[in-house]
Amino acid sequence: TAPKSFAAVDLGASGGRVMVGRVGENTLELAEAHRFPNRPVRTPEGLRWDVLALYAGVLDGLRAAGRVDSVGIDSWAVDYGLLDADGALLGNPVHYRDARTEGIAEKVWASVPAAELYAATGLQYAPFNTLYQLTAARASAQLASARHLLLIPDLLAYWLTGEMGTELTNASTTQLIDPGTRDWSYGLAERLGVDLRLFPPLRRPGDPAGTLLPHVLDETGTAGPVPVTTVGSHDTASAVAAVPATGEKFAYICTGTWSLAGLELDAPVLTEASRAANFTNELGLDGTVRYLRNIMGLWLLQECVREWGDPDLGELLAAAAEVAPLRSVVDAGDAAFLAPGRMPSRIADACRASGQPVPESRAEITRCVLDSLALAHRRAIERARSLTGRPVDVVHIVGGGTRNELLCRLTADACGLPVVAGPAEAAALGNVLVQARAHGLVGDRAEMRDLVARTQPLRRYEPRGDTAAWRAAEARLGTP
Ligand code: LRH
Repeated sequence: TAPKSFAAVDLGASGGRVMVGRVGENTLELAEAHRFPNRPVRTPEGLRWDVLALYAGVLDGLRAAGRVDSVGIDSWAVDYGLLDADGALLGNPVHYRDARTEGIAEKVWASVPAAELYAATGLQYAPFNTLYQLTAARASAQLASARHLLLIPDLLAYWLTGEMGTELTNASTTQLIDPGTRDWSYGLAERLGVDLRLFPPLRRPGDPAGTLLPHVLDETGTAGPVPVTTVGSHDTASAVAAVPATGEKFAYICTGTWSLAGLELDAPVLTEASRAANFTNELGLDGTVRYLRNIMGLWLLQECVREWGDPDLGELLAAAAEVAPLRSVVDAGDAAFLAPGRMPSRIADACRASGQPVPESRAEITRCVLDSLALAHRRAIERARSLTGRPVDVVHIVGGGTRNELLCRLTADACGLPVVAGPAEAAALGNVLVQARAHGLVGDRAEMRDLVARTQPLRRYEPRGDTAAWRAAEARLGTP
């Protein structure tokens, strides 16, 4: 079969892109059609996504992409837009870092205890899970007038096609899905007063999701029909699909604004120990489970750099590489780092509170962040191993963080395992590959991964030294 072209819309917390992937039997090429910023906006009500600007960026990207055989959309998880009975968007979607969910989980746990919630949904505790967002919005006028709830990628797909659906991998981050049945957790929703009728029917990666509307074809200067194909619309699901693993014994870390570190499993782990360690069971491709931990990720550094007025990142990282290792570390899994603002002083506070030297210079703070991320990567993979009994002999790092050599090197050292870094555009590649599979160009998951491994530039980092210093640093944090 002749190669085909697929447009991947991939939206992250700090920017969006439209990539064009060309896929054939031995071909997987990715080119950037358009990149645009994602700037959250603070209104008097709180922190909001400028979703119309994102949609405009998607249209610009599709115009730049030209003729493609299909379009797929992925984005960050948990957030949504509400639509009225006419299908009109009711206000700007709320940003998951908005403060409205403070103290909400405790209210939910008063009706369904946290342990029961975990057993039913397998989802980590994070204040921003859609369930808590909906609970926070319970009394709002907006929710009262809403007829439909569309997760962000589903909202964009609706605007492109006029068709509504709820993609399953992303739906699994709502905390309203049963990871065993891979369907809604009807009983739970009823007990918690969530109206599941707001969600359009579930659809799965590979399912058709309509075709571009005539005015979209007009605006993007393309000739129809152009189908939209459902992909793993949760960006992390798409990224995991493109992990270039060639064996079974691998762990992955999807890096970017977040670090999502864990394993791919066939079935969820719903034990109390797993809940205590705050591992999540999100759904991946083909019924797999993404068993992972959310780590604050490069957000910590992005927020410092923003505070410092955007100094040159390359110079900053070079200086950080010269700083003495593991002087002080923070718990990069701590939700205390979730909100934006004042990041350098929050990091300093955390070091002071745990009796460690306080990093002063920008280089020291940067080193503290990278050491802390590598340590959190180590802890997540160690815990995932022990909670599942699964062996791991290689760690794959994918996503934007693969461009940060120091982070990759430190992660290899901390884990005491080889790291294979790349591809950087894993989410877009996973998005493209699922479309390609739906169009008959690639086979199963293993074949998709094999194609990535054969065609994409990867870099290997061997661990240096033993892990004693990392274990000692781990002990300083004390938390599980
Ligand atoms: C990464 C991500 C992550 C979620 C968070 C809200 O972009 O999708 O998997 O936990 O955003």
